[in-house]
Amino acid sequence: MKVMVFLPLLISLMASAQGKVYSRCELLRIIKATGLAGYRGYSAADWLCLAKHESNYNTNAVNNNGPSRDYGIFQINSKWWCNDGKTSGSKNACHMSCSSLLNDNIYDDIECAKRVVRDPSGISAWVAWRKYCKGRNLSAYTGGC
Ligand SMILES: *[C@@H]1O[C@H](CO)[C@@H](O)[C@H](O)[C@H]1NC(C)=O
Ligand SMILES: [Ca+2]
Repeated sequence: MKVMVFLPLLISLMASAQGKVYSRCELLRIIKATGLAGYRGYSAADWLCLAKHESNYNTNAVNNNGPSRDYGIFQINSKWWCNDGKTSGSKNACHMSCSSLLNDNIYDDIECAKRVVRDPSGISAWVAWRKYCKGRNLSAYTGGC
């Protein structure tokens, strides 16, 4: 009986540790609340467009580039920013485990994204931003929320 009593608790704990797919408006709300909107001159729409094209707003997204991997809603790379234990010469400049970039809590991901754009290349570090967001009219990303 004890197992049955604790099962719902266990399931809810597991669910909170797993990833999730954010809605555009929920992500916008968090981007504003954390000060990522406007950080280093990049708008909320820039971040939404980036996340849309990098991960489709899915924190579970992982892409293997061969020597390194990209993790989470912002597809942050294990060569420079996080440690996944299998990337040789990783700098881990965000001082975090890459697995922390896959759960449903994106506050640490946002702190790492701020660190990434403090580097000289800024938001251009993200290929998807250069390809799909740079110089575009991004008003649709923030509209209707
Ligand atoms: C951007 O697109 C929106 C909606 O499609 C439009 O209303 C707005 O005028 C556009 N802005 C610019 C600067 O073109
Ligand atoms: Ca996280």
